[in-house]
Amino acid sequence: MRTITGLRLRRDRRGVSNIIVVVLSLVIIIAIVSNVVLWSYRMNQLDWEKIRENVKISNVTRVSATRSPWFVVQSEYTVNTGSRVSGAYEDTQVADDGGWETFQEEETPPTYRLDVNGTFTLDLSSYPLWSVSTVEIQLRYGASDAGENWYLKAYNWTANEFSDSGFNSTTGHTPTTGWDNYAVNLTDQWRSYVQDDGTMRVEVCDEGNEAVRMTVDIDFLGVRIVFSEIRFTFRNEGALTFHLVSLWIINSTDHERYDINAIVNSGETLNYIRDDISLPTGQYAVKVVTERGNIAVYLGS
Ligand SMILES: [Ca+2]
Ligand SMILES: [Ca+2]
Repeated sequence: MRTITGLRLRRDRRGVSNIIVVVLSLVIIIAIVSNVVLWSYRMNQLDWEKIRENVKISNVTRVSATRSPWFVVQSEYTVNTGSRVSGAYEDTQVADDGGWETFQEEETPPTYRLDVNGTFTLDLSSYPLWSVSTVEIQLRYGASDAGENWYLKAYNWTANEFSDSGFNSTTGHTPTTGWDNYAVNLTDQWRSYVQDDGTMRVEVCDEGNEAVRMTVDIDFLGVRIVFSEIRFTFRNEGALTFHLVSLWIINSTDHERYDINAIVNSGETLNYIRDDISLPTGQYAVKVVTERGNIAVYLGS
C-alpha cells in the first residue's frame, strides 16, 4: 500500500514538472515569435516609408554676390612719395565718421606726386581662398583739385610691383573736390594680389600730369572679399517629409562628403545655401542621402 502511494506521488511530481517545462517553452516561443513579428513589422514599415520617399535635387548654382565685412589698415600707411599732413591711419578705418588722414604731394622733377600704401589682411580663416570670387577695394577721399585722376593699385606678389593690371577699372577717378567714392574690383586676377596668408598691400596714387601741389584727405580705405556660395534646390515630390543628412560633391578626382541638416516637407522646395562647399570646375555630381537611406543625384558642370 505504501509502495503504491509512493509511486503515484512520484508520477504526479513528474507530471507537474512536465507541465512547467511545456508552459515555460511556450512562453519563450511566444516571446521569440512576437519579437520576430514586431521586428518584421517595423522593417516593413521602414521599407514602406523608404519606398514612398521621393527626393530630387532640381538645381545647383553658384551665388556670387556675397561680400565679407571690410578689412582695414591696422598700422600706419607708408608714404612713398609725398608727406603726411595730419590725422592717422585709424581715421581711414571708418567711412563718413568725421575723421580722415591728410597727405600732400611732394615736388619731383617730372611734377608734384603722391603715393601712399597700406597693408591689409583678409581673414582667410572665415573666407577660405577657394571660396573667394574676387576682391574689392573702396576709397572715400577728398582732393583739393580736380586736375588729375587718382588711382587704386595693389601689390602684385608675382610681378613684385604695385599694379592695376586686370582690375575692372584702370582709368582712375576724377575728383570733384568734395568727398568722392572710388571702388575697383580685381576680377579673376585677384589671386596675384593676395598672399596665401591673406596679406594685401593697397596703394593710392596720383596720375602725375599736373603742376599743382595737391592735398588728399583719405576718409576710408578698405578691402573686402566677394565670395561664392552654393545654392542647392531640393524638391520633395513624395508623400513623406524627408530629412537630408549627407551631401557629396564628386568629380573625377575628388569625393568630398559634407554633413547637412535639411528637412523638406511633402510637395515643398527648399533652397539650401552653403558657403563652405566649393564646386569643382568641369563635370561634377552632387549626391544627397536622406535619413531613411534614399539617394538623389544631380549632374552639373
Ligand atoms: Ca600730382
Ligand atoms: Ca574716416
